[in-house]
Amino acid sequence: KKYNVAIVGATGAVGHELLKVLAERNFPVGELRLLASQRSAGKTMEYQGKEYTIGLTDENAFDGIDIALFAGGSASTEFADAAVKAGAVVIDNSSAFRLDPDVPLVVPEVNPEDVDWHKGIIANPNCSTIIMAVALKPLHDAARIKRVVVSTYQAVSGAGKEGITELTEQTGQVLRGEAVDPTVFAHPIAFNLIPHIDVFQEGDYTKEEWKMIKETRKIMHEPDMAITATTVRVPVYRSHSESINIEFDQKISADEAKKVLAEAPGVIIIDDIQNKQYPMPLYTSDKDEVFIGRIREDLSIEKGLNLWVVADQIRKGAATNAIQIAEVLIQRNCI
Ligand code: 2RA
Repeated sequence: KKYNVAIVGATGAVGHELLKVLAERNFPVGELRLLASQRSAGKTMEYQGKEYTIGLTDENAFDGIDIALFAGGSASTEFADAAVKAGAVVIDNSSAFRLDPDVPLVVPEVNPEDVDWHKGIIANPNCSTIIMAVALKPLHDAARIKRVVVSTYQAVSGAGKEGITELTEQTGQVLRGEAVDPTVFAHPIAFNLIPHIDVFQEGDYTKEEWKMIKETRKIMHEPDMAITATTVRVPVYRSHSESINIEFDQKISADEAKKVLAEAPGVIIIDDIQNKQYPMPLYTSDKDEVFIGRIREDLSIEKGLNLWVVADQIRKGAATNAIQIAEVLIQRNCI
């Protein structure tokens, strides 16, 4: 069976990656409809050697569509309902519906069963949240997580194509001794770190930090899990990195943790310190897995671990996860 697929926001960083991942995974695409805002409608994009003209996203754009992949942004609040009314299942990469109790929030390696109760919309979690959840779930099953302390090192492409351009231009400007004029980020990102992603909210946490806390609790079905986060933008093009410290209810040794993670779905361990092997963003991009290394016991507490986790946030943190959700929908007969 084939499925008619629409991509809303096809021209952005996530839209491009959705197309790539659909093709790579040989997703059973019937009709493909690429949609965008007025700015991009009429342009063309290629999929499997064929050229597609981008249509305008509006209420009438979803007739006959089975799966509508929303890449993110304001189109979701504006048009997700129209897509559902037209009979499509929406897989939404924006933050609009993630914490809605009527909307499943799914990472296929963690809570695939949650697609079963969808009412038309399934939310794709925030990128840094997905990456962390894939690492936490198998360890939680093994030893019960009590508390998580995470610090992120997030690539500029998390802010879209414009983030990449800003880093490239500023790097050149700094090297030439010219002044820089930040527009995407609040401060210069070249040769800098910015401990501020998205807007500041309650408790002086940023929205990105709250996403990591609240979304992880929902995905893991642990509404009271203690999680604290600091999210930082770094001058890296692609792949988010996370330093994760975990306190457990039960003791789990580093060796046991390595065994558990080695068997976990979607995880690749790179952890050979003798040979200086650990995950790094330069080498995890364009990959679908979550890479984990520096797995070691937290020597300051009795039952704790430290992990270094890296993954391509446009792939596993967005496009790949969304298409995996579509695959789970099909496998579980939920479409
Ligand atoms: C970022 N989490 O990296 C965002 C993208 N969704 O800015």
